[in-house]
Parts: sequence; structure tokens; C-alpha cells
Amino acid sequence: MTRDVYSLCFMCTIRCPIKVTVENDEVLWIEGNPHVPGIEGALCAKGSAGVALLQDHERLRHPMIRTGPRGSGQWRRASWDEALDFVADRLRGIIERHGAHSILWGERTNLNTHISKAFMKGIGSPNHFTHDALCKGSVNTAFRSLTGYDDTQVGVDYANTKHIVMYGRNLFEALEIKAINNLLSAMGKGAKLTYIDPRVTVTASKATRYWMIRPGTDLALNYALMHVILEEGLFDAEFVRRWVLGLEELRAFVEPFTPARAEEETGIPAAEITALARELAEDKPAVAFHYGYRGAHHTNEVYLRRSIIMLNALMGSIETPGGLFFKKGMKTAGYGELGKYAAQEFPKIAGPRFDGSGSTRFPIADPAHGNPQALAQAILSEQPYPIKALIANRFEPLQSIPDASATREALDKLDLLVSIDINMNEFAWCADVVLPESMYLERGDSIQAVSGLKPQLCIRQQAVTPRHDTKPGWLIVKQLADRLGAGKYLPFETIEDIWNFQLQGTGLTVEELQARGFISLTEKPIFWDRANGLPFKTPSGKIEFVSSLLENAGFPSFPAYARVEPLSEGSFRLLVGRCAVHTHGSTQNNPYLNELVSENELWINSSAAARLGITDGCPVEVSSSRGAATIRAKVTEFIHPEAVFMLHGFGNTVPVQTRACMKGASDALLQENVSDFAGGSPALDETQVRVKRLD
Ligand SMILES: Nc1nc2c(c(=O)[nH]1)N[C@H]1C(S)=C(S)[C@@H](COP(=O)(O)OP(=O)(O)OC[C@H]3O[C@@H](n4cnc5c(=O)[nH]c(N)nc54)[C@H](O)[C@@H]3O)O[C@H]1N2
Ligand SMILES: Nc1nc2c(c(=O)[nH]1)N[C@H]1C(S)=C(S)[C@@H](COP(=O)(O)OP(=O)(O)OC[C@H]3O[C@@H](n4cnc5c(=O)[nH]c(N)nc54)[C@H](O)[C@@H]3O)O[C@H]1N2
Ligand code: SF4
Ligand SMILES: [Mo]
Repeated sequence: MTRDVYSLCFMCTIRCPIKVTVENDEVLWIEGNPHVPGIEGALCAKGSAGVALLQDHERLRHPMIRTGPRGSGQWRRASWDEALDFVADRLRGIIERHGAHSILWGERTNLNTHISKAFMKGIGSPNHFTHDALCKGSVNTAFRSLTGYDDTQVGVDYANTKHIVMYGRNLFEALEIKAINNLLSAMGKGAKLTYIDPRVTVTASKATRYWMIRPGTDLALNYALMHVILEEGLFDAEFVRRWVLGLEELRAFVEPFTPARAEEETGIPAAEITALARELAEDKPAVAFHYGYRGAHHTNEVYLRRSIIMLNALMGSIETPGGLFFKKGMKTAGYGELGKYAAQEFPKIAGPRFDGSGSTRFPIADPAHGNPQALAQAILSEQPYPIKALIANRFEPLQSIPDASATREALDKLDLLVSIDINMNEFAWCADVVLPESMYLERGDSIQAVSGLKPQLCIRQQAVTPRHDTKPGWLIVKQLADRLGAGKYLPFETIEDIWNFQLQGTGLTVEELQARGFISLTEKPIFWDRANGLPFKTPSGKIEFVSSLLENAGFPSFPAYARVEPLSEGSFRLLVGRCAVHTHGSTQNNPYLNELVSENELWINSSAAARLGITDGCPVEVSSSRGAATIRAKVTEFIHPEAVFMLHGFGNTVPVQTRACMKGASDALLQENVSDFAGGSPALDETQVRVKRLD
């Protein structure tokens, strides 16, 4: 007999609701949860490949303790008790000798992050960090500097937009199913999409207007758009009068940024820039400038992201259908909040974070997430103190932090490296202990509160029993906490205990959630009432074009415009990104997905390739100040002549990942570790590289 289990996909971080059909403890079929609006059964290729991950014998299958030198591949199989005792004994020794702050926990934010944060608070370390700064830290800071809310509290109303502008937000490949479905339905009703990218992506191919911008010059484009909007009075005067602080300062600042000047910087004709400003004004306020995740990741990124959000404010397209909205949570919908283990009382932790997040190095970055790009430097310099151990949970520092050689050198100095993962990733391969997590179809996780215009709750439920000797992450953390005397902060034995704790005081039950995998908490979308007041959380209560967050920390609100570092003779700017069938560095070894895209290529413009004697498909060496790699060239007209591009996440060197090993090149090996210190993100597209033909 078959049964349907409603759950959440985890082939990428978007966590689409799914329906899993199971028979005799085997997964027969996975599809999008048909009950969830916007999903309606849809799944992407990665989501479908979940079955291949479940059956994959190359994923981690049991705990392991290293027996040979780091990275030698010499391991012994261990029981869970032995592996957990080993880790706990080492951690205890480190705490006694060096203090708990010398232990770091790095993880990709996930549904159980409130549990791992509680673990770190329970053992007395301030050093829990997430991937967030590597992904969208500068977007986070830009939003906080303007509205007092962070980026996770803001969304785009794709379904009702009349015109959306995206700056390297390659939505149709770096995908989110619900957003794509909603945008396609809006486009079916006539909505326009303007897409700006030095590279012709799938999103570009679907756009109404596409501009091949010179890399790193989007800020000049936006200042020119603002110039036209202000000069021609195209903005929403009432919204701006009521809600914006600093219009006159902006007006004075953008006055010299004419479209003609932007044309020189960006290569986009001045007349087209003016035309876009006018077109958007006609459709306002149902227009959206997408603030992006990544894209132009340069050292001035926070100012680019601010300029995008400011354009929305000028158009009045904030908290209105078709524009940006602030996400509403359970409380707004009339329910209590989900319980979080990290929100308990813990003994006070003295001393700074290891990464200078929210203080010395990154004064206004969000310390709730930290700044992982500081890892190598903090370890090697022993400042502000020596670090001794790193536990990486669903996090791959050697692929996701620029300058992998420096990270590798630094990690080797630590006394203890622990990987909690489902795959033998680069970090796990050089770790001391590997603790394998059950994959998402084999486990339940903490309940997810999905805030938005229509807040929901979603649940990941176990569909089948674990195929191997693995455990859910929440149980691994709990059993480590028990061994270190911090178990009292995690008083649960089963996933049901966690769910019941989370739902206490909400008025909702686990059974309601389990029935269809989600609960919608409102019928209608909730917008704040623009007439009666928008509750911005800045000191002025307004959208701060002149920002107290920036200026109090010594950063100007409107710094003089400077070009990104000019290219040195014969160099290209290295741009990186994603494709539709892989998730960062974690799916390259999946049997199905590997078959679809097995290695990355270096996109290079035809004219540049001809100059260098490079032909399509030939091997090239690409080199930067940090390293060199071999990769095949993809010669194309579809990229700006000053740029080259490669997919992120390839160049795996772990022999037991046989399908992915030695395929393509790793961007992290080539990238320089430079940051936008105001915003908090590493500037992933700043690095210059040289390219030469190899054969
Ligand atoms: N399939 C898939 N989907 C995903 C993910 C995944 O791994 N796989 N990951 C998810 C995550 S965590 C994230 S952060 C998002 C990322 O979502 P996006 O930021 O939309 O995705 P990227 O692929 O990083 O695309 C970056 C684009 O920016 C362009 N770019 C580079 N420099 C410039 C510039 O100077 N100006 C402009 N305008 N563009 C520039 C690049 O050419 C590239 O096409 O995707 C999410 N969705
Ligand atoms: N060089 C470079 N660096 C980047 C980027 C880039 O484009 N280039 N992109 C940045 C962005 S946008 C992001 S979001 C980050 C992503 O950085 P990461 O979060 O480090 O990357 P992922 O590959 O998504 O996942 C990391 C690990 O999670 C494991 N994993 C997957 N599912 C599970 C699970 O259920 N449980 C456990 N325990 N582990 C699991 C995978 O096997 C993988 O080893 O990288 C950032 N850093
Ligand atoms: S976008 Fe695809 S891989 Fe990501 S959660 Fe949704 S179905 Fe899964
Ligand atoms: Mo990301």
C-alpha cells in the first residue's frame, strides 16, 4: 500500500513543500505539494534527484574517525557512541585549556539552527556563525540601514508586479519555484522584466529588456536612474514626503550623475536609461527593483543594494501590491510565535566574537550571523585569541570562502575539525571526525515558520527510515550537548518533543500541520496600512536615505562614486554563479544531476578568445593572484568582453566522490578574499584573472 508524506525538499535551501509517495519504506515518487498555492505540484530537477541522493552509496553512511594524516583518506568506521565521545572529549579538553570561545560552529542556516545556537550558548562560546554573510550579508545591512528590518523580513510581490528590474538576479536558473511561477503568471498578464547582467543568462532570454552591463558598474546606472527620476519629478511625491529621510541630500548627490555619464561607465545608451526611468514611473507603484542576493559582489556592494532599495522607495513601491513588502509572521496573523531553544536564558558569555562581526572588523554587519570570511585570518593571526576547533554543519568552508588555499592552511592549524554532513565534502575529507546526518527524506526537522504576505507553517516529516547508520542533526547536537553538560538546554528526546515545544502557546497542533504539510495562517495577504503608518524600525521611523546606522559607524551615506578597480592589461573579471541543476558545491556527485551538468566551463567572449587563440572546448589555464586551475573554454558572444564566468561549486578533489572528483575548476581557489566591510559580504566578483590556452 502506498502512503503520501507531506514534507519539505532540501536539495537546496529554498525548502519547497513536497509530497513523497512511499511504499514498503521506499520512495516511489516526489512532487511539489499540490495543496500549496504557488507550488501546485511543481518540483525542479534537483528536487526530483532527491531519490538518487537517498539511494547514493557515495554519501556518508556511518561515523568515521581519521587514522592517517589529514586528507590522506585513511579512516576507521566508528560507532556513534565512540565518535561522539571522541568529539566531546576533545572539546572538553579544549574548553579546559583555552576556553569555550576557542570553539567555532559554522553552519548553513537550517531549520535546526535554533538548536545549534543553543548548544553553543550552552557551552559558553560566542562563536556560532552561519553562511549568511557569504550569501547576502550586504543586502542584509543595506535593508537595516534604510528600514531597520533585515533582508529576510522583505519579499517581492512577483504575482502582481507590472515591471520588475533584476540586477544579476538570475531567477530562472538560481531558482525559487514559487517566485518563478508567480512571475511567469504576471508576465502572462503583460508584466515586463528588465534584466541586467554582463552575461546572457536564462533569465536574460526571458526578459523584455536585457542590458549587457560592464561588470561592477550597476551603481552608476542606478545613480543615473535616480537623476532622471528626480529631475523629471517621476517619483511618488506623497510617499517620499511622508516616509523618506534625506531626499534633498540624494538629489544633490545624484545631480552630476547624468545618463550620459552612466553610459560611459556601463556601456548602456543614455537614451535607454532615461526611457527605463520613464517607463517604470508609468507603472508605479506596482514595480519592483529586485535587491538581489549576489550579483555585483564588489567592495561597494552595500551602496549598490541601498541604491536598489532607494529606487523602490522613490517609486513608492514599498508595502504595496506588485512591489516590495515586509513579511508578516505568525504574530501578525494572530498566533503565538514558535518556541526557540536558543531564546532561553543562558549564562552570560564574556569576550568578543572571533570574526569582529558587529564590532572591530565588520562594525555594522549582522552579528547574529557572523562573518565566515574572517576564518583564515582569525586562525592564522590568533587575533583576538587562538582558535582550536571548528565544527562545520552543512557548511563547506573550502568551497564557500574565497581563497581556499588560505582556508586550508588555517584549518590545518586547528586541534579538532568535525564535519556534520551528508556528503564527503572537501572539508570532511580533511576533518578528524565525520558525523553523517540522515538525508532529508529520512528525518523530521524543526517546524518552519514561513513569513510573508500570507504567513504559513511548514513541516519536514520523515518519509522513510535511514538507509544507513546516520542520525538527524538535531539528535547529533543533543547527544553532544549531553556529553558536555549542556543537555539541559535541549530537553528533548524525539522530533515530536521539539515540535510540541515549538507549538506551545501558538494555538496550533502537530496533527493539523502533518495532514497537508503546511497551514496557511491567513486567507488574504496582509499589507501594512500605508495611510495609517508604516512601522519602519530606523531611529527616525522613516526610510533613511541618510542613514544613522552607516553614519554612526563612520561610513558615509553617499560616498563619492569610484569605479571598481580597473582591469590590469590582459586580465578579465572573474564572475561566478549557479545553474538550474546544481546547488552550490553539494550536488555535483548526485548521479542524476552529474549526468546533466558534470563539469563547469569558462565562458569567454569570442573576441577575447580569438585574441588569445582560444577555441570552444579547448582546455585553458585560468589564474589569479591566489591560484590557478584548468577548465574548458566556452567561447560565446553571450558574455561581456571584460568578463569571464564559471559556475560555482566544481573542482572537487575528494577521490571517493567518484562522479564529481577532478571535474572542472573551483572558483574559491581563484578568488581573492576581499570584503565589503560596511555591508559584510566578501566581494566574490572582484578578482581579476588571466587566461591562456593549454594544448
Ligand atoms: N539552482 C540553484 N538555485 C539556487 C541556488 C543554487 O545553488 N542552485 N542557490 C540559492 C542561493 S543560496 C542564492 S544566494 C541564489 C543566488 O541567486 P543569484 O544571485 O540570482 O544567482 P547567481 O547564479 O549567483 O547569479 C549571479 C549573476 O550575477 C551576474 N553578475 C556578476 N557581476 C555582475 C555585475 O557587475 N552586474 C550585474 N548586474 N550582474 C552581475 C553573474 O553573471 C550571474 O549571472 O540562488 C538560490 N537559488
Ligand atoms: N567561491 C564562492 N563562494 C561562495 C559562493 C560562490 O558563488 N562562490 N556563493 C555563496 C553563497 S550565495 C552561499 S548561499 C554559500 C553556500 O555555502 P554552503 O552552505 O557551504 O554550500 P552548500 O554547497 O549549499 O552546502 C554545504 C554542505 O551542506 C551539505 N548538506 C546538504 N544537505 C545536507 C543535510 O541535510 N545535512 C547536512 N548536515 N549537510 C547537508 C552538502 O553536502 C555540503 O557539503 O556559499 C557562498 N560562498
Ligand atoms: S528549488 Fe528545487 S531543489 Fe530547491 S527546494 Fe525547491 S524543489 Fe527542492
Ligand atoms: Mo546564497
